Amino acid sequence: MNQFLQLKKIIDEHNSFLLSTHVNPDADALGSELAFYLILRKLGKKVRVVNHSATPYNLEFMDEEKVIKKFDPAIHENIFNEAEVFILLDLNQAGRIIKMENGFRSFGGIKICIDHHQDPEKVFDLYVGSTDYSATSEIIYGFIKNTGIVEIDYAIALQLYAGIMTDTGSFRFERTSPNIHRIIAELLETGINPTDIYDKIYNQFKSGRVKLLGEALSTIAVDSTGQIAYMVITKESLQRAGAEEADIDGFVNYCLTIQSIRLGILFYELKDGVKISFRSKEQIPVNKLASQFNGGGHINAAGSRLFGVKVDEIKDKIISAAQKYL
Ligand SMILES: [Mn+2]
Repeated sequence: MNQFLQLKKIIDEHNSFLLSTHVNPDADALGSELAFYLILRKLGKKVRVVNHSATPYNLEFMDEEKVIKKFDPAIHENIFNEAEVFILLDLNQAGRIIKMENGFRSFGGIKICIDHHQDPEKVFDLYVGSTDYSATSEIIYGFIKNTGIVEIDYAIALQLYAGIMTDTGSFRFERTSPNIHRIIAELLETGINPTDIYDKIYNQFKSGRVKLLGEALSTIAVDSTGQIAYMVITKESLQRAGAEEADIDGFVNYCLTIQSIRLGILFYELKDGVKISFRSKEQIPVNKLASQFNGGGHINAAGSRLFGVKVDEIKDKIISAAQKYL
């Protein structure tokens, strides 16, 4: 039985579901999660959607009904006992749900992963997806079409469109295939408005984000090979700009807009460590680079979090590790 039919069988045979996605969710995380919620609700199932992180403010429009709850151990202690099936979307390492990880590991029901990242952890009863998909939302589309489980209506199409549009870099990254455009054409037939969705996601930021971008751009430096550009965001610059962590999403891509640069790195100072984002062009596998530093991701987009260190202590080490991949 293929993955999609196995997933459908589990849905057919169970009644209560818990959905979650990764820390600092993006539009694909939320879109795949909410599309799956809508599918299950159409089937009359009991569904809860609980995430470690709050929904970023520019993506709140995706959760119009306020279905998603931010995990609070005091309020949500029973969610793990009440569900028969626990589904993680757009991640494949249980550590990516942070405070919910323990609840997941000790979960007694069926554990499912729906995802498109590399190297899934071997803790799932069912894994659905592969790195061939541009987005987890594309997997959900494939699941719906393969099984005919529900019709794709306006509400589901909006979620899937937001997920695919953002994870393909607005239809320009490598896996933007003819098939992706056929899927998008079908989603647009439901009446969703691409201008409006793009505007809500990318053109409604608070001014603090744009100020912070200015500061981040002014820190950009190029390494000795001339092929790596990096930027640094400190706690102070975040405060000065009046921005928050979610605001830095996408900044690292500016490194790749410079002539001859093939690898971009963003160092972001955390309270107790450093978050590092990697982006690359061509076949430079930044997921392998990230995995040397406790992280992971995709071939052209990956990240790590290192705790108990400062940017200045690790910057040179990370850059020389990166140079080996050029
Ligand atoms: Mn994704």
